[in-house]
Amino acid sequence: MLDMPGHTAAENRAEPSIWLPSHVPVSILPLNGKGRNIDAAQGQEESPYAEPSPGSLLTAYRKMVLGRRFDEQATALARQGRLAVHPSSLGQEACQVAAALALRATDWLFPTYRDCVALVSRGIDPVEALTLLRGDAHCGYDPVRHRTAPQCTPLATHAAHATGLAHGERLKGADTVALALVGDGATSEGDFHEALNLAGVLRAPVVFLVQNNGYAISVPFSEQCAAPGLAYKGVGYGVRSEHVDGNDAAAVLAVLTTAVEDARAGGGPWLVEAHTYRMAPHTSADDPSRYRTAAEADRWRDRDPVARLESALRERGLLTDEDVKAAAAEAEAYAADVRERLSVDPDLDPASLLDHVFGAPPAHLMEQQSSLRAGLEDC
Ligand SMILES: Cc1ncc(C[n+]2csc(CCOP(=O)(O)OP(=O)(O)O)c2C)c(N)n1
Ligand SMILES: [Mg+2]
Repeated sequence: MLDMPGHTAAENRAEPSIWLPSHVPVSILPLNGKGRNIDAAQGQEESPYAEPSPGSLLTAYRKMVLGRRFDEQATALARQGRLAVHPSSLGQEACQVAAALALRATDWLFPTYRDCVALVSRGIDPVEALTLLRGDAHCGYDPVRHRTAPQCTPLATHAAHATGLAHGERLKGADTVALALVGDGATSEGDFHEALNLAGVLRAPVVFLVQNNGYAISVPFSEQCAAPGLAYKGVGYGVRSEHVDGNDAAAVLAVLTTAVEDARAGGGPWLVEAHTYRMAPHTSADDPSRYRTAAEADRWRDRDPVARLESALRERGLLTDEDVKAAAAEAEAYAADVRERLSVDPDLDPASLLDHVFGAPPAHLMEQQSSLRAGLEDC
């Protein structure tokens, strides 16, 4: 555990400053070979977060390259009508890969619709990860096997589920941690605040990672929140809070690993805000030029998280041209496999729509299912 003042809500009140985030976002990697991230470096004291090992940074790099290519392929498949829609992860790979890497296989991830790169980084089959967007009503992967909840579309409802699961696992004597991925817009939802409050009171082993990508569809962050930053919202609930440069894979991994292990050790919940940028439209059905400037997007392109990790690894002599080519080739083969498998029409049973909704389905739904089946036989 880090230097925590206590594990009960009353003890938390003794020294509120311990819950405050660092003065500036935690940052480790230089900005694309252009020197240290100046915004973040100013005033930064010695970091309490251990820098990830070269091995874990190389793993993160390969997963980010793979995740980016997969995401790009999913966008193309949406344009071709193979997926109903695709909310791209472009620009958020550092956050999503670090979230997957910070967890043990026995921990639980609670993702949103935005987080397909986190899903594949956790080892979920890419076609199963895209099932929901393909139009099937059900989660394509087995949430229990992968310890990964279905992707949540209603904003922030899964934050409460993560808190409940984390608390329940601890009551069972397990050392499981739950990590919920949340958007900046979702932090305005009541569920987010209820989840944080409950997590603080229960001292539940849960980590909330807010990917502040600057927008909730077309609503900019400046119109979403008047607080100095989203990480400050944890303090009011007795939740340890931190913020990090979300395009710096090393920093996100360092902070999340600390948060997850601290929560596991009994340190209570964490709220981590990652400052990042949604480089793509909200979904494949959005036109961001209607609400943000090209100059803004260009500025963030200079902070591209994949290019940034690549140049840092090259600078340290950890990555060669051959390694870069091999990672790209692996990603290309992965995308080709996704393309091929998604070009086959799925064999869906429309009557299965009501399966897995209730443990004991009510009579009127069973009737509807029977009449649907009868109707399908007549077709
Ligand atoms: C409870 C609820 N209200 C509204 C919506 C519609 N909606 C879908 S995405 C979105 C924006 C969410 O923004 P943010 O939380 O920042 O996540 P991002 O899409 O940027 O990853 C909204 C309002 C929803 N899905 N759920
Ligand atoms: Mg957002």
